Amino acid sequence: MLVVSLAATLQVSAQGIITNVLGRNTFSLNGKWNYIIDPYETGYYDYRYEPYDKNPNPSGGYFLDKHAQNKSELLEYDFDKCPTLMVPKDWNSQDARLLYYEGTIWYRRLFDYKKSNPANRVFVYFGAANYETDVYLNGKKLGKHIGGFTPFTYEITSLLKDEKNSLVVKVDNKRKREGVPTLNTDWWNYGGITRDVMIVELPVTFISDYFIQLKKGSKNLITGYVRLDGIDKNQKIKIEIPELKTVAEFTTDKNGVADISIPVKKYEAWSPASPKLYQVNVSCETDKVSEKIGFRTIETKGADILLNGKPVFLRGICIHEENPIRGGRAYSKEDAQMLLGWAKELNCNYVRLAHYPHSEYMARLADEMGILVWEENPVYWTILWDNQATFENAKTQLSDLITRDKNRASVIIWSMANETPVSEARTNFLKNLAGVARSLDSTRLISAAMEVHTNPGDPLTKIVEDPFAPYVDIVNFNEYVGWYDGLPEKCDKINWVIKYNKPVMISEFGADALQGLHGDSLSRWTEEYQEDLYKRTLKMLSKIPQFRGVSPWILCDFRSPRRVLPNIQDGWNRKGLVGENGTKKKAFFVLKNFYDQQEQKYK
Ligand code: GCB
Repeated sequence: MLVVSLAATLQVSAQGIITNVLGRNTFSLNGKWNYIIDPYETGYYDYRYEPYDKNPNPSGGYFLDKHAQNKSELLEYDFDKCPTLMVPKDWNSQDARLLYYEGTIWYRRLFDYKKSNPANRVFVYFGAANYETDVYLNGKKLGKHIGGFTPFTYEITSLLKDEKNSLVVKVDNKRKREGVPTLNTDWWNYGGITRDVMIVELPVTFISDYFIQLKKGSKNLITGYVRLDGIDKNQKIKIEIPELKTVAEFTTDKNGVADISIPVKKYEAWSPASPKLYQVNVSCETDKVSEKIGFRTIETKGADILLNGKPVFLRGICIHEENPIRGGRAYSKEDAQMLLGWAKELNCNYVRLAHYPHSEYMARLADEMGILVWEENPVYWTILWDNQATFENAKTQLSDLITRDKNRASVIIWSMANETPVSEARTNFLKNLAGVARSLDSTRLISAAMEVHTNPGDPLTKIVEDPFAPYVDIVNFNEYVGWYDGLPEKCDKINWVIKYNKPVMISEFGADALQGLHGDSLSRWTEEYQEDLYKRTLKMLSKIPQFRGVSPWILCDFRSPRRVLPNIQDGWNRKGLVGENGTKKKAFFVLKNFYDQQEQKYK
């Protein structure tokens, strides 16, 4: 057995999210990582099922890597002899044996790294790994991260060597009843290190976070804060927007935080028609960082959504984070370009990134392309509403998403949840989450994808009424009249009862169609059925007086283990407007046509 020793107190500390990692001096650890499939978690638990790293145990931790540890005679687990997986990329689409694998895989990456300045601090950053991740460097545990879609960082300054560092990562994607999301979802639970891994080098005291956006309700005051991390907490801060000839100075308090307030007079507001971004330079005495930021206002008034004070109709589409052509999770800038490119071809000005936080590239590209964005917490269907740990988990994922993307002008809506069954516990859970979102970011709108109810006395009357609706800025609901609920012609007869004086959006509607399968409009699974359903649904929804936007389900076909019909579904949800091979279905053009008309109406 491999003999290792784990220090009781480790000289490393977990670090909150570092804002704008992509704008920093980084060293990529992407590429080939050795891996070991460990379905019984033998590298984590001893034969009494005690975790090796819970009680530091001199004989513990099989996988804590011979490069970092004393060598033993029996090397059952030898990364050097192991095959490799690409990072980033889900494991399921890299090896046929892993297609439906849910469990633990150990990854190892060796690397050399020389600091550019010996005084600097060094961090290891993960864009995301699904779902539970334990990270070890040179045999020491850095920490555990829970949640499959948000970034995390550990400081490694004291553990880093110039050569042959060994980064060992245990990723476990087993679904859990108490998890967020929980056991049951309509998408495939891709495992692995699914986003970039980087080394980030920063000064001893660095700018760890900043929030720079127009103040809620104001067109000419930028507010927010700058936060420092390190020993020199008390510093002068400077924020420059060279193109606006604006320079403002502040001083951080003893916690390293400075509230900022910067008047701006003449500037070009960010909008889909003109996605203007300004270079913003943030500096303190020991650090500086730059980023392109857009400035716009978003608010609601009665049933209207006002972007920069003008009513806007959100011409949207839902997107899962998958590349249908290559297969597997989307993770790169190129993937984002492909997905948002199709949204642009549909003449969308808005996308709903369902059902969990997508990669940071999506919102950054949406900023550049002029696409408004809905971002969503993975609170989906039936999570454990009464469990405090589940709430804390959902709260952390939401907070980390907001922290990551709060400077993106494109992001206008934080979504708390999708299709959650009404109960007191659920509504309290969502109310508390909304409170967290509003306290972290008062500038954006709050919503959730809610459900429709049918009047028991009249099946043609659909009611949107939800105890969570009073707490959102936009009432969004999913409806499947014509697919799960009757045939498309039923759309022609529906009466909607929606009493809220708020903007109403339809966060989902749709029908499955196998790309290339043709028939008449009453034949399920054909492109003609889906096309007809789109035509009738758009007509039906247009009759709702507060109708201010829609994001049909969904841009592309995506993998779902719930979808088992042979020769039609084959493990895929076929509600995409774009098929598995990238070909557009007929309904794509119905939606584009509708959006061209809406664009004219709202000019
Ligand atoms: C829904 C869910 C979505 C599903 C979709 C469907 O309401 O929000 O995750 O994939 O329906 O296709 O049934």
